[in-house]
Amino acid sequence: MRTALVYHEDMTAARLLWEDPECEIERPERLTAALRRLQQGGLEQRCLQLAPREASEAELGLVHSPEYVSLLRGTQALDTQELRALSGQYDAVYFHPSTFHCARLAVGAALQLVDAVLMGAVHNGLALVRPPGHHSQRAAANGFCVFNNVAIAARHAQQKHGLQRILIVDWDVHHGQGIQYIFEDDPSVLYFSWHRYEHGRFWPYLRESDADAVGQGKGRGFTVNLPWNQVGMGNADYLAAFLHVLLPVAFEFDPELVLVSAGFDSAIGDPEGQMQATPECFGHLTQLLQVLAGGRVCAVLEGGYHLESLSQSVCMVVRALLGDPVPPLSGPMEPHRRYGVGGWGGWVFQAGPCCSCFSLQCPGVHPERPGSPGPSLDQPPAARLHEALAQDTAFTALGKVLHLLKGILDGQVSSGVATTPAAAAMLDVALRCSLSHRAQRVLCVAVGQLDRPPDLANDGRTLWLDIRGKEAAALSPFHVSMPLPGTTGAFLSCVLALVLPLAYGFRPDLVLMVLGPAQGLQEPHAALLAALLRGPAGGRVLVLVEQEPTSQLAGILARVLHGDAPPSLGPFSTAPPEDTQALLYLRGQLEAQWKMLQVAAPS
Ligand code: X5A
Ligand code: ZN
Repeated sequence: MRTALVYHEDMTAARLLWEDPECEIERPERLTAALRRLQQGGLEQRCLQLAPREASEAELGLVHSPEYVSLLRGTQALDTQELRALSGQYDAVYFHPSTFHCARLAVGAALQLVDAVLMGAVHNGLALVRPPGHHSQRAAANGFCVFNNVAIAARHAQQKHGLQRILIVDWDVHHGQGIQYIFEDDPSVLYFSWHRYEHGRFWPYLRESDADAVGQGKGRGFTVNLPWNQVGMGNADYLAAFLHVLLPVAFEFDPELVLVSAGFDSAIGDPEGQMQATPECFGHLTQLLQVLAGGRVCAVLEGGYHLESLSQSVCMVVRALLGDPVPPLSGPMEPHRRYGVGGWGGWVFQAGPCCSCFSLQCPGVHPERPGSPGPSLDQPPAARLHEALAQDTAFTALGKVLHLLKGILDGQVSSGVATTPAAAAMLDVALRCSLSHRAQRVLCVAVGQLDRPPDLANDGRTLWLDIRGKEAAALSPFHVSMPLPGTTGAFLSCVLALVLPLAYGFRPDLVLMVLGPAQGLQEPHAALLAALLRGPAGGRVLVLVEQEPTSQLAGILARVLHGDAPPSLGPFSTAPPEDTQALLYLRGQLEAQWKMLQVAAPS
């Protein structure tokens, strides 16, 4: 099985025994609601279910002081008044006689999960735990957190499995200052956190939660804080933060393991966060992280206090971990701070299909309208197609492509790969058939000797991205070309800063990715692109490859579309200045129309 789910009913035992409006939201139903929803969705059964052990005191000692661990051991024998008095010594904490047991199970769950992933029993997984961990410190409980589950798991992965680089992504709406303190001078753990901050006026009210806290000493540059100074951040903001901030840093860091401090108080409906991100967003974030570290992603529950939002978000994370497609993001794809700025630039949308049939016989070529000037090309699409059809193999390929396309558009399969001769002609047919069948909008990502069909309607229903164009050019907001990036760094910038922002902003119903002849992409790059293009259209991707007979590319792409992690990109190499210039130029040309391209500042 691919995904582990670690849970133990005992972790529902701890609960608040007195009145405390601040702490009452952290209750046992958080776990039972999330688990019930996983069961109802048939997701729990698809996971390898692991029952956690209690972490040993030596394991707690990887992060916490012996005195603090002893103090916690002692809480098991305290009465309610004593527990209340001790709780009062910490900020936003309550203890229960079962707290020590629960908290050791929570750490143990994170450790079991990391062991299962690093020993290869599963690819990834989720630990559903209470109490949460990311606020807890070497000798202090804080913010409902007792032991720092994720920090201990990171130290364990280093010590027991010899890992050198671990990425911790903290998408909880609070700053995990506990994790930051533990790793602030350690370059082997890269800590990323976004959090509600409001210029320091939101709990835990710390100066060091701001963006200028970047780590210390050798760890300088290995803490990344993204404070939100307003509430109401939504899908576009979270996605933009991943594409423009986290992922560029994370790819360069090249982690061997990704730990997620998976709090869902950053989701819509949560009383703590007051944010707007919908549950699917967490599926997309999970999908994005799975292209790192060979897909070794371990998510550990932190906060999340709106039971319905929490449960739905947990389901989306598990769906993404299982490799299922994630529903497309809803809401406007405009990062928050830009609301009210600019507009759509007067681009005219025209409706209307270009051909009205869809069947395996459909040639996909629009019959010329009387009176309209015919295509003025040496080789119009129909001619190219007929030339391709002159070969038997091409005819078979056309049937194959159309069959796959129909399967995708009818929802029988989510994605497909076809090897084909004459990829340009096939793309032409596939594009026209999808637009006339079920797809409102189709994203074409073309690599290698594939010109945009010149007679294609410029009606905003097709977004054409040519990432092996002759030059960087935005011929229209829906026709963008970019020279093939020369290095891994340049390729990543192109995908993260251009292709995906456009792709998500366009909200396609289908993605056509086409690798034409002499496309020149390295296999890991092509695989990464395919993996990331699963996001924008809810997994509906058709890849057409015109490949050498000996190439393994189609097989790799098929696995990636299935949800497997793409192969490693190899050593990172910085983008050459001309590639960076090209991207900046395109951003300048396009950001008025495509808000997902906007970033705060080039620096
Ligand atoms: C894990 C977590 C929040 C504590 C809030 C205290 N803690 N006001 O979400
Ligand atoms: Zn939180």
